[in-house]
Amino acid sequence: MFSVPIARPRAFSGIQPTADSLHLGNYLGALKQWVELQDSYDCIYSVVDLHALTVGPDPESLRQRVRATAAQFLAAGVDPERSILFVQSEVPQHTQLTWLLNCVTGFGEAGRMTQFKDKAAKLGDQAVTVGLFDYPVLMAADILLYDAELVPVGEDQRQHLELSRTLAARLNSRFGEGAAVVPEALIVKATAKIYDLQEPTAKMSKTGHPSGIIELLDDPKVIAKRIKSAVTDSGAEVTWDPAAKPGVANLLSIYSALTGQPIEQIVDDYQGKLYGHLKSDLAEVVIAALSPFRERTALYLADPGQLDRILSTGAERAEDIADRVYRRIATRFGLGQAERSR
Ligand code: AQP
Repeated sequence: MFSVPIARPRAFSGIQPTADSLHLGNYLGALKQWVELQDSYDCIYSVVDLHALTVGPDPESLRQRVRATAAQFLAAGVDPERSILFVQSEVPQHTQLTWLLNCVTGFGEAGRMTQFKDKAAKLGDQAVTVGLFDYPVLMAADILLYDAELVPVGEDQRQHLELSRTLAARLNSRFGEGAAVVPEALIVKATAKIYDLQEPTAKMSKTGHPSGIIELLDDPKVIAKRIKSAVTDSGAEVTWDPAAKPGVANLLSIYSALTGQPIEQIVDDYQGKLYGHLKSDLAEVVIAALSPFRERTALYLADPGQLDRILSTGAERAEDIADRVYRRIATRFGLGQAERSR
């Protein structure tokens, strides 16, 4: 008897190469789920360098950060034998599909994106580009290009994901069912938003102040110092109260996500102890989790040939899918003479 391979649903996600190191929010909010999903989905993961262009990076540092980001995906456990790992700009269909989606996206609809409004307010009118405004449409193109059913992201991407769903549904209603797959977000509640250590009501962000961030490639001494000086709240008792004690809640969430222990159990363990005890133990937990990660990243970066091979194979495999899906959608728009098969 022949065994027929069972097609698995696809998952897609990306991270911008906007810093030398990813941070704990990127890991717990997204990357950790990416690795786990490989058991049940065909996964496609991208270093989204076109998105990074929206904030005008220095070209040389962008080039280095693309490689450093890819090395961190691999070090976290993205397996290039099972998943497709590629750099977004290597697959030209991302920008091609963006144009088509631009032509079905309302100007007001794009203007309602809160991340754009926040970033635009920080940058000021003169520095805001059309690219930054169009970021969510490029993100929709990233997802629809692979007929992805699931998109693992953090809470900050929920509104962008909703726009991707709206645009996919719009293609289906305008051009008939089967034009696009409507994706679902995978947002894991417990780690959907890891907060800044100094400002525990704001998300930990690559562009935040360094003292509020735990970078995955940070030296253990830096990690210990950052955690020990994290802002905690008035009082001394370790309790789970995100509204009244956001700083302690953030530390507990990180502890729980890295050890797999339920929050209630951790809270129980710290009865009669002080915030300082929790911080020292958490520093050890984080250092133990990140030290092997740092070593694996260094190994990937020390072998540029291997990284190049992984990324170029990934781009070829990604383009193979992207080309077919792009042609299918472009044909629905009335472009091209016919749907070609490859
Ligand atoms: N603090 C966070 N908690 C949980 N998830 C987070 N993510 C980001 N910050 C947190 C998730 O990480 C993925 C990659 O994000 P990105 O680099 O593409 O863009 P971002 O969301 O804008 O990340 P940053 O770190 O905040 O970058 P900057 O400072 O450049 O804006 C996404 O899935 C995101 O949800």
